[in-house]
Amino acid sequence: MLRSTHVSWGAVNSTLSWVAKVASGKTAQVGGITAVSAGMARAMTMGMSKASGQMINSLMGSRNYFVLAETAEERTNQNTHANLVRLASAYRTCGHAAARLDPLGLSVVPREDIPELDPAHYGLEVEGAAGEQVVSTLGLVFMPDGAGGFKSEATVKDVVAHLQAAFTGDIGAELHVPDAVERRWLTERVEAMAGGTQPAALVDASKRTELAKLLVESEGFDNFMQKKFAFVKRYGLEGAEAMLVALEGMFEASTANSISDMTIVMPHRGRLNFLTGLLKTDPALIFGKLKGKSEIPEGIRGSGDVLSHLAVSTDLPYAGGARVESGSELHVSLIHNPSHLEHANPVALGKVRSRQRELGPSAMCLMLHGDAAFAGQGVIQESFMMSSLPSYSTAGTVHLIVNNQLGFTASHADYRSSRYSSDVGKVVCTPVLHVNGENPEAVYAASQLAVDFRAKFHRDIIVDMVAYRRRGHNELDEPAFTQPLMYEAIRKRESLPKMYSAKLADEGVADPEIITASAAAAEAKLEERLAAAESPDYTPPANHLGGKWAEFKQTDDATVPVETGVSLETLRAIGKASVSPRMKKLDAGDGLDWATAESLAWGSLLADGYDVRISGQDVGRGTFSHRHVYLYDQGSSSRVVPLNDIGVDGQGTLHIANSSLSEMAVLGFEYGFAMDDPKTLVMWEAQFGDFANGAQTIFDQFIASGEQKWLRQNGLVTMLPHGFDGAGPEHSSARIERFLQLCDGDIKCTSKDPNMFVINPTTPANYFHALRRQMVRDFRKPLIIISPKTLLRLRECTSSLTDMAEGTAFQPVFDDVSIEDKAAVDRVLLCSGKIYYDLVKRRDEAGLTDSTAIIRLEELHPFPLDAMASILDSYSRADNYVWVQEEPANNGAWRYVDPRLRQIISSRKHLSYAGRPPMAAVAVAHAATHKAEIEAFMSKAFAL
Ligand SMILES: Cc1ncc(C[n+]2csc(CCOP(=O)(O)OP(=O)(O)O)c2C)c(N)n1
Ligand SMILES: [Mg+2]
Repeated sequence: MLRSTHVSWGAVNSTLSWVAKVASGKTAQVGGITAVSAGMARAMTMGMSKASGQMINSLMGSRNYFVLAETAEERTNQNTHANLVRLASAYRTCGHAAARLDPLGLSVVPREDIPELDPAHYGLEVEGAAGEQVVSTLGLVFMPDGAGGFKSEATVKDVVAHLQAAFTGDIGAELHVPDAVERRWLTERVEAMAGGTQPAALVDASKRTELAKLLVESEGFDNFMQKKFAFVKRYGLEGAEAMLVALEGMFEASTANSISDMTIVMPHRGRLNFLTGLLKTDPALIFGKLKGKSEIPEGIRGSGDVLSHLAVSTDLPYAGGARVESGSELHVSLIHNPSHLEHANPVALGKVRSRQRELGPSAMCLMLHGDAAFAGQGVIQESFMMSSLPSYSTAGTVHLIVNNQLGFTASHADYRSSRYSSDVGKVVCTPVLHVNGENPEAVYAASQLAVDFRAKFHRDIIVDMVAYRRRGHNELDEPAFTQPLMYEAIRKRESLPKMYSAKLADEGVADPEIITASAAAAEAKLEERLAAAESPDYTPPANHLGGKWAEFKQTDDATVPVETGVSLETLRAIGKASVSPRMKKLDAGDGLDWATAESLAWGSLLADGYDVRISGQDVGRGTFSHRHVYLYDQGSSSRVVPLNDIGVDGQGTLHIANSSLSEMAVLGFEYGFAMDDPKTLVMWEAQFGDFANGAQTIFDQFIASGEQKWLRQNGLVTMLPHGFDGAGPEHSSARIERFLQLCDGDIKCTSKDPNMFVINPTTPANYFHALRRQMVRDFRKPLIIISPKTLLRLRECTSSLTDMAEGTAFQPVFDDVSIEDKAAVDRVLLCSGKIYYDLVKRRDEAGLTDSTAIIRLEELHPFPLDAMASILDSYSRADNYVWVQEEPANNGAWRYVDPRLRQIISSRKHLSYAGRPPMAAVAVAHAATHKAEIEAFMSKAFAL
């Protein structure tokens, strides 16, 4: 195995090891902000090579690139052999187009068809005496010398043959990397692999035998499943078994690079092979499910997920760069995912980011992709675009595309416009290694190279393993309906496991009996585990609430109030880390606005040792310029976060994560972060609530249903600015109705274990309590906050310090404290959110302060039935109840609260609706109509 490099990059290495340190998170926190993440530090790395290089682009933000000057000797040699340089350059840039990537041979382009790859194109003669001329290879090519280094000279003919092997063999490299240091490193390593044309030089004999066993076992598993469960969709790996070889190579290379913690996200294809093969998951778990049993142990509430979404967290037997008999230096967790291809990717990234706070770059993300999904799903682009951002970088992801050249039944001509499925990675200049999936040594070596690259440069890299799919999209499908020629070729093709075993036997590398014996043993184990799964005694293992989650539990009653108040002394101390206008109000103890309450909630949690992460577009400032949780030195542009210095030993860290302009990937990322760490208050704020539907998949498949399906609790807070202030059809509605529809509470409100909380708080203090409540409970639930816009600065919408003091808590319903004589009330208005303040104003104007009460529903889900009932009961003479909302009747909370309120309000009394009529667009864009609508529903509400 060639791992050494031609030249010493000592300076670069030492800089990069520093990058490794700062990318780890906490050490990098300057005033609470991760000042230097991998992405930013990379730019600094580039800065350090400035002396020897030339900056070629200064318009790329923090990601500048430099051309590293070659040594004078290299340049002289390049000038002497300018035509060879041109040829080498052509192979390096377009050799991949002629590489033998497709095992089926259907889409291989002959080298002769690409003029740039013909030496004659540059006036080079390869045959005869000219070809025998010996040249210095310095600065030209990197030809392995067989001893871990590179040859210093070679004949022209050999140089050409080397280029042809390296770039048009079984590996096609796309090294479109602007950074010269990376490009050179990659070039050396790629050329050292010689395109997989000399397999024995890449992988030693005993390892080749191990690889053969892996392949054969995978085939054995698929055959076993086909025999025992012929009518199950298992998304087998037949045709792409080398996926396991790639993963084996990656696991080994990880431990060679001190990567100890790997989060893996993958789709359906070959997942069961991976689980039962490399991940050593008990096959009984799979068989049990197929026999109708649950993967969730008895006594634990949860409904489970389909077979191809099973997840596992385990220690694997790899250490020091190799597979070992015992001991482990590698922990992996294959995370849960929904069917929505690629959408779990940012979740995995968020999880890795959280882990990197302790582990640094030794926590790594590995993503597997299908070729069609990788090309088609927008979340891929969003994730790439986050890869170097200060608050989202994870020091590089290794991507493995299991490219079976089909997506469902579609061929690439139908499913992608780009040449390669991997082309989307080019948005951040991700290097790509395309590799023929029938060359296990090439797959193994390319996979190791990928991990080495990520470990060294902390950037993403893609391995695109080209293979095929022996059966249909699932095992019940007939693929030849739509791909007749491809399937004719597949039918004629011997399987890779068989071909490879035979090849090793022919070469005298492996004893075929050893491979057969290993396959037989694997099959015997499958039989035994099938019998075990069929036994009535079989119980699936518990795999939830472990590690950091050990002190948390499935709650029996999430509606029990929790005291979240904080002593006045502490609140005042935290308030000192604030801007002066806020400090004055804190001293007065009154008139505290939304942003102040937020700061106090965060500060008090930080004081208790929790971390806080707030993420979203421009969140540090806040969409409405209200937050200003960090302060910029107007002279130097440097920034400080006062809350990170509140003078409490061991305080937590507030991380302000200004995000890219993405909803889907960023929200997924934060879900992943919160999934990893129950002790960090993770919040995502949409710029306006309506943009949240760009992340609908994350809400539906993860936030709303993740705990029920996977038993994974999650305390993520989502803030959705909402409110009808005449802004028109956009920016008015966070679509409260949709979130309520995702809630699992029944109308009678019997369930005490809601899937998530949805609140619409109307006071800063209630917001304060809601945030604190997220952390002080012994369980975690997602929280959706319908958050305000105009209330941020409304004078009436303030709280006093005593509202947050010890003994106080979140209020799910606010009674009307202005009513002195409840018996005098004949009309009760019920509402949620900012309309409350408008109603109070109207009531005052109409002189109805004695006869009309206004009740605020602060918590929509779980619906506080008992609290609401006791408040409504207290208005004994009221017989008119009106739900008032500013949203149209088909939006807002009306349809959700209606059946619930009716249970409380006796049938003899009247419950009616006052709000906008149903509408398709959520709001009108004409000020006059907007006002007229308000007049209409206000009149109805007060019966004016
Ligand atoms: C977001 C999304 N859209 C559609 C589907 C339905 N679907 C399931 S698998 C599949 C084909 C995927 O092709 P590819 O990514 O190449 O993976 P392969 O099945 O070939 O391994 C499709 C369209 C899905 N699961 N997710
Ligand atoms: Mg595919």
